[in-house]
This record gives sequence, structure tokens and C-alpha cells, in this order.
Amino acid sequence: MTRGLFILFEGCDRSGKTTQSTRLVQALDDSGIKAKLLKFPDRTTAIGKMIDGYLTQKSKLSDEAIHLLFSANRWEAMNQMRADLESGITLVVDRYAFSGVAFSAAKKLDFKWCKAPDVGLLAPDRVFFMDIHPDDAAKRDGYGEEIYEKREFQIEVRVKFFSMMDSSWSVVDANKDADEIHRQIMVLTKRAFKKQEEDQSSIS
Ligand code: T5A
Ligand code: NA
Repeated sequence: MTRGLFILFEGCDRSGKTTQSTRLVQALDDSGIKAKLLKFPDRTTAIGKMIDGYLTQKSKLSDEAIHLLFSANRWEAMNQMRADLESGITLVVDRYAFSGVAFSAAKKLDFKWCKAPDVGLLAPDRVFFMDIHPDDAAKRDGYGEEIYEKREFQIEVRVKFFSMMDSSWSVVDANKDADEIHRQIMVLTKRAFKKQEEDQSSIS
């Protein structure tokens, strides 16, 4: 059984992660590849409901407490994610631990402290960074409703994301037309499947 791929979308707020991750899962399904869409925070769990209350500014939490809740919200999904990947399902994930670190570090929490609770989580095979300048994101529908959607803060978050990138990341120009972005994501995804195939044939 070939393991599924773990494909992650990251980016600043309103960069189009949900739009593109949804389209990718649909396209994979259409081409007969089993794929599942996951989104963090998962606001449906007990922990997720606490996170939602914080984001929508209905409740207050310290920076440290909300950071740990975001991490716990990933840990509670881990067993299912591992089982899915092992059974050959590709996971397309909308935000993950890099968001956790970027947003909390942008609040000036210590970078190493921010990374610690996520150590041991499954790592993504590929990361697509949806890159948009916060000034362009601010023009999109619904911007400014949640706690972090403020210009100066988003600029800081974007810098933190860039500081965490390695060769598994691709920076995608998220200010382009959604169809064009989707086509680019498909090219990058096909390349990731091909690489997995090549890696497997070289060890067997
Ligand atoms: N957070 C998250 C942490 O602090 N720590 C953590 O550990 C985690 C996981 C909520 C907040 O939580 C923070 C980060 C966030 O501030 P969320 O639930 O992912 O995280 O936030 P959402 O509000 O759901 O999502 P975003 O605001 O990030 O938006 P998306 O998903 O990037 O963008 P999307 O696809 O919903 O599109 C936004 C708008 O733009 C349009 C869409 O139609 C929509 O109206 N759009 C485009 N317009 C023009 N051109 C394009 N190419 C477009 N693509 C989409
Ligand atoms: Na979203």
C-alpha cells in the first residue's frame, strides 16, 4: 500500500487557502486519487470551540494558553491522520503547525517555546505557501472580522512564515486569478506524487 501524501497549505489570512485546498481535493477525487480535506483550527471539537470563541473575540485567553490550544487541536487529530495516510489517503490540510508558530511568534512569544508543543506531529510532504501582501488580502470579502486580521500584525506573520521555509515549500503568488493558481497547484502536486514514486523505486 502506497502511503498517502500530506499536502499543506499555509499563508496569511484571506490568502485563499480554503479556496485552493477545496479545489485540490476535488481535482484529486476526480482523477481517482483518494483525498481528504482537513482544516486547522478544527472548530468542531471541544478544544476547537474554545479557539473559535477566542478568534471571534467572544472570549479572552492569554497568548500562551491559546497557543497551546491550537497545538492540542492538532494533536487530537493525529491518530486519525496517521491512519488515513497509512491507508493510502492523501491529506490536503488547510493550515497547521507553521501557522501556530508564525502567529504566536509574531506576538513576540519566544520562537523555540512556540515550536516545542508541536514537536512530534506528523510532518507534511509538501507545503504550498499562498503568498499575498496583507494590503491585497485586506481587499477581499470578510477581512477584519477575526482577531488577527490587522495589517501590521499580518506583515509580521508573513516574515515569520518566510523564516521557517525549507526545500519542501513552494511559494505561490496568491494574488493571481484563482483558476491560474489552481493550475499551478496541480503541477506542483503532480510533481510531489512523481517524486514519491521515484523515491520508492530507488529503495526497492
Ligand atoms: N491560527 C491558526 C493561529 O494563530 N494558530 C494556529 O495554530 C492556527 C492553525 C483562523 C486564525 O487562526 C490563526 C490564523 C488565523 O488568523 P482559519 O480558520 O484558517 O484561521 O481562518 P479563516 O478565516 O478560515 O481563513 P483565512 O482568513 O485564512 O482565509 P483563506 O482560507 O486563506 O482564504 P479563502 O479561500 O477563504 O478566501 C478568502 C476570500 O478571498 C476570496 C474568497 O472568495 C474569499 O472571499 N478569494 C480570492 N479573491 C481573489 N483572487 C483569488 N485568487 C482568491 N482566492 C480566494
Ligand atoms: Na480559511
